[in-house]
Formats: sequence, structure tokens, C-alpha cells
Amino acid sequence: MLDKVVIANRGEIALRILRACRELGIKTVAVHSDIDRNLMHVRLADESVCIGPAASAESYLNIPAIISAAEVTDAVAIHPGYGFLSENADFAERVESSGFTFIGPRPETIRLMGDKISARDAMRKAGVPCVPGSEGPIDDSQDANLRLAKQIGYPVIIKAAGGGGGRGMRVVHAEGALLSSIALTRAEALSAFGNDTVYMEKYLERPRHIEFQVMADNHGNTIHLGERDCSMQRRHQKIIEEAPAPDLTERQRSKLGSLVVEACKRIGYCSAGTFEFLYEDGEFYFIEMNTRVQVEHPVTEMVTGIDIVKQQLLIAGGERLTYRQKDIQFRGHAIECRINAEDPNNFMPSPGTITHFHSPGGPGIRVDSHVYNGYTVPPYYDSMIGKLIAFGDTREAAIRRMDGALSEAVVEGIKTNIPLHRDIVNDANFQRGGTDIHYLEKKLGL
Ligand code: MV4
Repeated sequence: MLDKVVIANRGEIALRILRACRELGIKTVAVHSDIDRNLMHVRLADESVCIGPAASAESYLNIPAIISAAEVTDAVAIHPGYGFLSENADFAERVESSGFTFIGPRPETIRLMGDKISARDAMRKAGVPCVPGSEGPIDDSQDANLRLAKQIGYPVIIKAAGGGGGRGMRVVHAEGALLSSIALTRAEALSAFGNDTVYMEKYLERPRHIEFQVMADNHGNTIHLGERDCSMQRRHQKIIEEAPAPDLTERQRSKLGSLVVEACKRIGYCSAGTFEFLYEDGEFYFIEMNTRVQVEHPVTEMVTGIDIVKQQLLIAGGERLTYRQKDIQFRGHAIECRINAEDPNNFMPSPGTITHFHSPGGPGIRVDSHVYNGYTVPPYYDSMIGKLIAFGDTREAAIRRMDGALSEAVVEGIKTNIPLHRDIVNDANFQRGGTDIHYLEKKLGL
């Protein structure tokens, strides 16, 4: 078992990791920027180290400072959380070469999945269904690209190998725009990612976004923890996530679950991971794999009863997975609302001091948040101040509980998107379930 872990993150996920360490008797080191010294997990950690000023580039992205903090506190491992350096293969490599355990997959796996073409290639070879498209990158042969697009059928989407999460993509609706779109996406990719490699896929026009959670240890054991529907999003920012995905059958779940488990075994995957799919007309299409614990992991924890972060820590400590696939039971329904410090009308960030904070409660309500009365939300980082999760025996029960919890929540001193969440959970189409990735933007008239 790991002795002492550096938590290389901030906010709610840092507190989440601290809580998992505390339950396992693992000592904690909180690294923080100078303005984050009053974060809750910094106060609760066994030790804390200031790693730099507010700017992320000089603190939470400051690789030498984070590794030095591990050295001076004699820690054995580093947990990157999500965002920041969590999917940075160079960081993982430098952590390992400095003699520490990186709590996550091996660096080469992070690199393989970070390149969206090699990820797609690996999954196609492992028998995971992918979106129809180019096998590997497209080159600059105009005739070949025109032929490929014609064969795939318009609309097509051009994507950057170094992209992901919505960056470096361009939809092409007709042949006349293809060549210029390829050139433009290539140029943008070069400037954004330093890599102008691009590929082509059939563009799915009304998909849902469904992702599968996997866990794998270092002893060849791999399980899946079912799926999450993350389609309620705006400009690639997820707003509401839920598990299980509405209307998915047990048969679909076990079929896709077996495919992603086999794919993990084939690539030697380790730790927590998420396979991202587009789901349209009853078919699944792999698009990307995330090699980190995700913001929305709690909805999976609520319907399986498994602590994903604890499992990550156990796996990093060399332990075997606590569960086998046949131990995994899915029960009930969980919905997560991401609570952001932002204006609910124009989505502008709303940093400032929270003068009054009251957490909702009651049966089936979980609040993953680091804020408290008097906490000042800084303007330097992501605006998410917490996640409200509601569990119920049925989706309807979870929705009812969520609406009640949203009506109880009090956050004064800053604006939040709680009114938007109340609007969505009371929306008839949301309540019917199965809305696609464009639904919220259409509803908001964007
Ligand atoms: C797509 C797609 C439609 N067809 N690929 C956006 C971010 C990255 N995960 C991939 N994304 C998409 N890829 C094909 N072939 C639509 C999107 C997409 C999207 C996907 C999931 C969740 C939200 C999204 C919002 C806009 C576009």
C-alpha cells in the first residue's frame, strides 16, 4: 500500500482524492498555488507545499515544482486528478523516472491515447466499433481525400490527431469545401498542438455521447463499471451526466463492456479509464479514450457502490482489483449537475467570495464540493465549484431528488448555474431521456 501521496490538483477533485487516501490510511501532501492556501484539502492534508503563484503554468502545470514537492516530503506517488497534467505523458514519464509512482496508466498508454489516430487505430484492431473514416492520417493528396470523403459520404468531419475534447475539428457538408477545410484544420492543429496530422470521419449529426468506465490492475484483471450518458453539454462543457444511459439495454451494456475490457487487456491498460462513444440509431462508435479519472465519476460510483479513486490508489500500490466482473451489480440511477460559479444567462465566470453556502442533503444526495462560507472563488481556474449528485431507484426518482436538492442549495455572494440546472431537470424532453449532444444548445438558442 502506498505510504504518502502528493495530490497534484486543486478544488473538488483534490478533496476527493484526499478523502480516498484518508480512508486507506495513506498520508497526503497538498501542493497548491499561493492564492490556494485556504483550499479545504490544503487544510485537511497531512502536509502542504506551495508550488508557485496563481497562474496554472507556474503552479499546477509546473512539473519540476510538483516533483520537488514529492521529493522534499518523501512521498511515494503522485495523483494528477483530472485536467492539468493528468493526461500529460511527459509528466507521467518524469514522475516515474524520478522514482515516484504515477497514479494512472503507463506513460506510453497515455501517449497512445493522446494521439487520436493511434487511439482509433488501436481500438479498431481490438474490435471496438469506430466511426467510419480514414485508416490513419489523411495526406495531402487532394484526389485521394476527395475520393475518401465521397466514399464515406458527406457530411464528414476533419479532426486533428493532437486534438480532443472538441478542439481541432471541422465539419464539411459538401465537396466544394473539403480541400480548404482540410488545409485550415491542418494549419490550426499545427499552431494549437504543434502537430498538423489530421484524419477524417463520417460526421454523425445527432449522436448521444455515452462513455464506458473501465478499471484495470497490474495483475491482468480488468473490469468495466458500465456507462454514463454525457450528452447534456454546451460548447464541449458537460453540464449534466447520468448513469446508466437512458434506454440502454443490459445486452448492449454487456456487449460493449466486454469489447472495452478486451481492448484494455490487449493494450495492457492499467488504472481507471474511459472509452468515449457516439451513439446514434442504436449503434456505438468509438471516438476517444480518456486516461484519467473524470469529473463525472461519482454517478458510476453511485450505481455500482465502487469507489473509483480508492481503486486507483490500491492499483497504484500494486494491489489486485477488489472486484471481479461478476461482482459488479448495477442498481438505481444517478444524475450529476456540475455547479459552476458563472452567470446562468451568459455563462460568464462569476468569481468572488461566497458569503453563504448551504449544501442540500437527504436520502440519495451527494455533494462533492470544496467550497465553504467565506471561501473566495478565484478567477484563475475552472469555474466549477462542486458537483451535486442525486441517486434514486429509478431515473424519475433521481430527477425528483435532484430538483429538490437544487431548490435547497444556497450559494450567496457569487452567481451560479443552479437556475439552469433547475430548468434542465424540469424540461420535458430531458425527463423523457435520450436527448442528443445538440439538445441543450438548441434549447438555449445558441
Ligand atoms: C464527432 C461528432 C460527430 N461525428 N465525431 C467533440 C469532442 C470530441 N470528443 C469529439 N467530438 C465530436 N466528434 C463524429 N464523427 C461530434 C462531436 C461533438 C461532441 C461529441 C461528444 C460530446 C459533445 C460534442 C459536441 C460537439 C461535437
